[in-house]
Amino acid sequence: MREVTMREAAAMLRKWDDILVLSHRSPDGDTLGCAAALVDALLSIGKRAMFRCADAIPEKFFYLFRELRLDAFTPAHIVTVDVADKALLGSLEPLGEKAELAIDHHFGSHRPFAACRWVEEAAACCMMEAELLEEMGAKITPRIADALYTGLATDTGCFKYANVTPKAHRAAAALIERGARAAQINTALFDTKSRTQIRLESAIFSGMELFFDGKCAVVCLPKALIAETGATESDLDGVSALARQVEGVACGVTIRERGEGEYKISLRTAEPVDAVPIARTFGGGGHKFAAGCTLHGTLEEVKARLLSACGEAVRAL
Ligand SMILES: [Mn+2]
Repeated sequence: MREVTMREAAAMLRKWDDILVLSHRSPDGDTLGCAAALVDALLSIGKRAMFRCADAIPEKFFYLFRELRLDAFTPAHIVTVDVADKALLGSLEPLGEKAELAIDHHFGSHRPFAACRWVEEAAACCMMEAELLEEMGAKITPRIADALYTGLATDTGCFKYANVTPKAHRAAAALIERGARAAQINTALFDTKSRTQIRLESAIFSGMELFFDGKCAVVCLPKALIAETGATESDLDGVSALARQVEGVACGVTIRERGEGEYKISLRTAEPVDAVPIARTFGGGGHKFAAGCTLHGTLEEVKARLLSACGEAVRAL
């Protein structure tokens, strides 16, 4: 694996053709915004480009791809965007093994898999891409600005998270200057909930448990509860933020049943609790205030293991 700079990454993309762009599974606004913007930019400079993701695109992100004419061809080069680990490609993992370039902002937790990687510490992968596209000589059209703004807004929690820097705001400002529809995007993504989401959230808040003097909140999402509320993947988006929203909680844990005895864990923390070491204990990773892992066992076992790790992290507070 070779580390490359933004300039080298731009040069590679400029030289290549027939490029496949891959997003991570359970796609969010950042990985999809990156993919849509990159494909759009590649097409605009005369390349053939296509996009794939192991999971379906949530309906609220359809606008990113609506006007994009995606080609179908045998790819000559594969690029991943916002993918920290090839396992996050889901069923497309074999394609990840053939990737030549990984563009990612999970600095410190990115596990190399592509031949080359350009990894930086940035609020969103879309923020890196804004610079990359300029370097490639692609015009940031209003549609590309929308896509990049979507990723920036998504990964900053609508400019609320601790990863928001002056640079992130300047990047957002530059995208708005290029025509990004900030108000519409933010209203659709952060200020609109389906009725199913409201049902799900009310079930979550009534079942939430607090531990360690209220410093740790745990939410369990068994498959039966998800089925009962009729929640889809896109309704579940954002549920992992709820546990941490309770006043006094420094460590919010969401335990979602994925398969038989398999649980997807989302950790959301507040200063000074670092979520990464907790996730790492269980073979996961992520960012300081947002990390995740997968655990196996019964729900009670999984909860006990998590509580012991989280208890250690919040005990001194
Ligand atoms: Mn991201």
